[in-house]
Amino acid sequence: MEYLFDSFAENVENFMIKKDTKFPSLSNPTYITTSKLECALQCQKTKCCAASYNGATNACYFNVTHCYFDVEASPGWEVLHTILSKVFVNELKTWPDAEAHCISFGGHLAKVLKPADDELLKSLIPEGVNYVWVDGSDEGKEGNWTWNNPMENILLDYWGPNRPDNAGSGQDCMIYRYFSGEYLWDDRECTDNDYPFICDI
Ligand SMILES: [Ca+2]
Ligand SMILES: [Ca+2]
Repeated sequence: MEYLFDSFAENVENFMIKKDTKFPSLSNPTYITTSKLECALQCQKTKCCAASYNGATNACYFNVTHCYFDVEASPGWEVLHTILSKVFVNELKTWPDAEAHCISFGGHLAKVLKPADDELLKSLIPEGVNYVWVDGSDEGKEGNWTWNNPMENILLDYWGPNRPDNAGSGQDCMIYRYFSGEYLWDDRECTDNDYPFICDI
């Protein structure tokens, strides 16, 4: 599904949804949903590769077999490419509340296990957002940073300058922070501030 990441993205309420008008839109709805967001979320939950949505009728068609065809959309339909792996959630929460929110729809806060994860996560952050929670923490042992659920060593290094610095001695949760010109990791107090976050689905 890598090619999906090259298409146009729009932020629909809480979820980043891929939109590509060349994608085939189908006319036989499988679900009637209350909104475009619900259509996209239901698609996420069933791991479908894309959904077609008709705003006039709330019809939602989950396309699971034709994702590689390149044909024009049917009139009146909008095609949603949901990002199956990572979702930017534009709600402000503490790090533990953000993790609980990710768990509520079957995921966890996002991990950075390969350089492509770093690139994708940064591409999901809307312009002007300076802090975004992701999964790393050193809450178990100061200075011992790990990914959680399941616990894994952090093998990559996208820390910002002189980070982690455990400033004020209580910074145990990882966040993407906009340093001069680029997003890099910083450590931040887990519950002192509310920020948007990214989940792995
Ligand atoms: Ca710390
Ligand atoms: Ca810090």
